Amino acid sequence: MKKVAIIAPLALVGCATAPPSTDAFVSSTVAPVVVVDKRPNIIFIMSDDHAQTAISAYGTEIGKIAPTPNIDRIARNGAVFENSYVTNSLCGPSRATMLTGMFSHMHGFTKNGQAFDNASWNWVRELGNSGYQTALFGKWHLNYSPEGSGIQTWAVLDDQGKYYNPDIITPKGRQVIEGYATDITTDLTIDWLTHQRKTDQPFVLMMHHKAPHRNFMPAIRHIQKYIGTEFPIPTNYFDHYDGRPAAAAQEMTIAQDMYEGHDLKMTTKEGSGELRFNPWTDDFDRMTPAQREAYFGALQPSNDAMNSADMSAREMAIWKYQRYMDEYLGTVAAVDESVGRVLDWLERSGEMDNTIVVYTSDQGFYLGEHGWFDKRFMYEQSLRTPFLMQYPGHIPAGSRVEAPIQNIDYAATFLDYAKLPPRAEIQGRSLRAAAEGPPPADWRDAIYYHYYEYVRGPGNHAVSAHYGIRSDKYKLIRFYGHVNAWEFYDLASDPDEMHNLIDDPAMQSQIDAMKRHLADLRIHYRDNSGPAVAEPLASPAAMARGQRDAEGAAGLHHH
Ligand code: SGN
Ligand code: CA
Repeated sequence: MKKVAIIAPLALVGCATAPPSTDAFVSSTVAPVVVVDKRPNIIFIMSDDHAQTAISAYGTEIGKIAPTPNIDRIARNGAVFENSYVTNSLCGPSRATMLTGMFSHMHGFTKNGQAFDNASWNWVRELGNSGYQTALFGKWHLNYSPEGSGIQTWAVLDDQGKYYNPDIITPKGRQVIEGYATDITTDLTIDWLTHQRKTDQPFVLMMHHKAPHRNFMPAIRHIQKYIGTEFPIPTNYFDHYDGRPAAAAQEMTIAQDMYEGHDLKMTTKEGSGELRFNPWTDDFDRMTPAQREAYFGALQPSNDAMNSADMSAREMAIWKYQRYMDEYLGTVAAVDESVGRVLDWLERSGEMDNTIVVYTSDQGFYLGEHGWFDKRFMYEQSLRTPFLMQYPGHIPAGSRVEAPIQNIDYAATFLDYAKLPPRAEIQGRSLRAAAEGPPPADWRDAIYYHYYEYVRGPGNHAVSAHYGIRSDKYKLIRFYGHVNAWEFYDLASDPDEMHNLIDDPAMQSQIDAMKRHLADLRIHYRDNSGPAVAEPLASPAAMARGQRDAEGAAGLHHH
């Protein structure tokens, strides 16, 4: 039977999961015709902790040394969003925001470790209900599995996911799949596209990689890719955090806090394969002997050279930075190949022109700026997240979008492209106009951010809760709970955010204006968690409330 699109997609809403009604057949003297829902497919590719600075389409220094040619294809085919930000720079909260279009305090998932209510509204289920086929492969990390989320087909990594031989959870249970997580996630994706996709329905396909998340393990084929490459050391790698008490109190430096064995795969002495500090052995224990041999064998020469060199503390800090970059960017190489495989599939299948492809991450990441790895802070490298989107014929090829966007915008965007009505609860706005031409005249001129999770101890980085506002020129942040302090940056003169100007007399009128704007945004987004903007830092009420909200963010507006 010949399939021809003959009616507007909206006419199908609500009935597409049912077999085509007899109305869908039009008598014709030529051939019977069946209705096809021609709304665009959506492929939503997300990695975990991928900094904009590690994507060549963003025009970065690292991108010149470690390019991402396949992610860059999306930029060439469509748009790079130059000012793309998260709302809370942490995995679980970001994912919940992406699914619901709401800030953390509205969807209730403020910190990792909370359980997301899969029954909450999410845009993927909504598109599924309207006739889309939906699938998710890779990292979920909102709770055990997407069961009950309305996503029709899924196979997910367990929790944070393992790089080698990961546990994969499906509706049928859990199994270990031998191989490399990024490749397995891509194989599942391509297999679904090739064998399970129904050609008479549009689809939403989510491919969520674990990489380049800690503990930064590249595929065997990439383990040596950047060893010996000299990456430029960020100018503020040896930051002293003067005037920035929250930054001074963190536990996320490459030099001191990264685990020498588990993260950096450093050995104890020349000629030995024994790892330095490696508190969680499972990531390596689960590798096959052949994988272990190939992986650690490849690192042995540079580990031996490191152990035999007599390095100063400063030289060692730089060596660790270089090793971190080798590994982090090594994991990105497989992510980039994965994007290439998906784009190749689109070209081969002829679906390219009818498919929106997004590449993003759950948040950005520090690649040595301020001496750090990890994220959480409202400083640029972790506040920013990559966002590239193509839709040939609709989004102009090679465009650069300046309008500030946030991950609250994705749900509204996909409803819009799927020709579904907007939803009042969504706090973001559709990116369609900004992607296809100039943004609406009343587009936001500043973004709001709120981070909640303060945890000390291994792997949690001790970042104080904070909220703030970023405009194109300035950034104002209020830390509360553990460190109580305001920070203010002039982003044009101080893009590295090294000089907190909160007490600078010349800046007081700008600071007051930003405080008013911040208070308005908190009202606009209905966030009254944490101390109010107007409450003095050291007032007992502000301190008590800050402490309570920082520690008990779990209880915020949960619904
Ligand atoms: C783990 C990591 C942390 C990381 C969090 C959150 N420690 O706890 O370094 O900040 O995940 O990451 S680890 O030693 O267990 O790897 S997130 O992307 O899930 O938010
Ligand atoms: Ca993450």
